[in-house]
Amino acid sequence: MATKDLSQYDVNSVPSAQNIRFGIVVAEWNQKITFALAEGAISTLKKHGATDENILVKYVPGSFELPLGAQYFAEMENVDAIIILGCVIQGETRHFDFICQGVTQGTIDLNLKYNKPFIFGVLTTENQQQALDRAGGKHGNKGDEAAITAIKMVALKTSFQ
Ligand code: DLZ
Repeated sequence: MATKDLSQYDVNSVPSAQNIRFGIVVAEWNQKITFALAEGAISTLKKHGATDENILVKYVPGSFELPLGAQYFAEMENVDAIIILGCVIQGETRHFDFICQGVTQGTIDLNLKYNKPFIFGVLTTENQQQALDRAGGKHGNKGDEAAITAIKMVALKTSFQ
C-alpha cells in the first residue's frame, strides 16, 4: 500500500506543455472522485504551460467506456495525448475484475494502435476512502500524475522526430 504522497515530483524535470493538445476522458461513475482527478489533471497541465483551448474534456458513463471515448478523441480530434480518468471500486461481485481488465487492456491497445500516449489514470481500489486518498487526499492526486506522464510522453515522442 502507498505510504506517501505519490504526486510529489521535481517540477523542473517536466518539459513545457505549451503547444501540446490534450484530450481528457472522464468516467462519470464515482464522479466525486473522477471529477477531482480531472481537476488535478487540468490544473497540472496548465501549471506546465497548457492553454484552455488545448485541453479538451469529454465524459463517458463508466470506466468500461473509457477506451472507446479515448478512441473517439484519437480519430476525431487533433490531440497529442489522451488522459483516461476513472475510478473502479471493489464490490461484492467480479464486476470489478472485468471492468479493470477491460479498461487496462483497452488502454494498452490504444497506445499501440495510434502510436500516441493514452495515459492510464484509473484508480482501482478496495474502498471509497482509498480512492479519496488518491484524488486530492493524503496520497496526492492521480490526475496530477497522469498529466505529468502525458507531458513527458509527448516530449519523448517529439525527441525522436
Ligand atoms: C457497473 C459498474 C460497477 C459495478 N462499478 C463501476 C465502478 O466502480 N467504476 C466505474 O467506473 N464503473 C462501474 N460500473 C459501470 C461500468 O464501467 C460500465 O459503465 C457499465 O458496465 C456499462 O458498460
